[in-house]
Amino acid sequence: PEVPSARPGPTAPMLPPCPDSPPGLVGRLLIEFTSPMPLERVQRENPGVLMGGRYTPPDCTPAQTVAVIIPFRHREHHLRYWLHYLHPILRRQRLRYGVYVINQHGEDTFNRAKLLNVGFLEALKEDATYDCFIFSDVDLVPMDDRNLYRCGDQPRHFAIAMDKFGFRLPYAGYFGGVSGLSKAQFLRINGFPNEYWGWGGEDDDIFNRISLTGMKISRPDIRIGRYRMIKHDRDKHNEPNPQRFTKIQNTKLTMKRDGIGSVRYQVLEVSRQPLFTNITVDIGRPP
Ligand code: UDH
Ligand code: NGS
Repeated sequence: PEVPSARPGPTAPMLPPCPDSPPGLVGRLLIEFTSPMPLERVQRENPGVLMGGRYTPPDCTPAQTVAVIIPFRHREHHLRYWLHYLHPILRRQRLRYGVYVINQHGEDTFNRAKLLNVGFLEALKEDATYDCFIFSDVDLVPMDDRNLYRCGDQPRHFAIAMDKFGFRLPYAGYFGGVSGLSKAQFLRINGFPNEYWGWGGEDDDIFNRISLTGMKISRPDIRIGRYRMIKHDRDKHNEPNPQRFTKIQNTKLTMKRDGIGSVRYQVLEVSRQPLFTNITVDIGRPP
């Protein structure tokens, strides 16, 4: 008699691991920021994205769970382009991910790195399985979907060839724009500094933290790590920080006391939107 072949049982089917190189990537992408981008359109085009901006591939089991953290204030127009371009890319990359917009409450001086620390902690409160954190400015869109938003055995710098820098690194130690660290890598450097108020230097401090702990930055091929930045004027309340040059000289001393272990803030609202989770936070003001 014929022996019936093994079939998945009535419970959840076992999906194979997601492949290292996802099939169905398209490579170089056309990115432009001219046509208006209504949020309703972005929602319509991303029906597979669940409330709060969560996504899990339907056909395979990813090795990592990725939290994408965006520092934010008054950039709704940029966020709509970011969501429009990034959700389809991240989906094609077969990532299990969630998008967290960390919105600084009030009009005191902006603090990008502190918002990223908040994002790390708040994402983990939502889902303790996050093990990879991608930190992305809201105005940066990758021009190639082979630039995979995943973590590796070293901290990763993704935005290495931005249009505004002529598609090159502006300097060898540049770590700004879009970067990624595993949970373990992030904790190893005591997270990011909380004491850079205003523009500049915080990304250099993070670079120093990584070097000082003996890790090395990993980067994609220069032809793949290309980005378009949405052009904008300087924001209010994010003036260049005059202390930044002295601060980045002292990372070795400050990183022990200033970081994820010392971050103080108050969450004012967590709001699950169709394409992202919005976390409004009071992070205080410069001393
Ligand atoms: N950000 C906000 N709101 C702000 C300030 C910063 O959301 O008010 C976030 C946003 O994610 C942004 C990131 O922080 O992408 C980095 O800040 P930035 O865009 O100000 O930094 P960038 O170096 O620009 O891109 C600096 C001013 C450039 C002025 C150029 C005038 N031609
Ligand atoms: C460096 C800044 C970085 C900044 C980079 C690119 O000078 O924070 O320029 O800036 N470091 C210091 O100021 C110490 S950009 O051209 O994007 O405005 O990311």
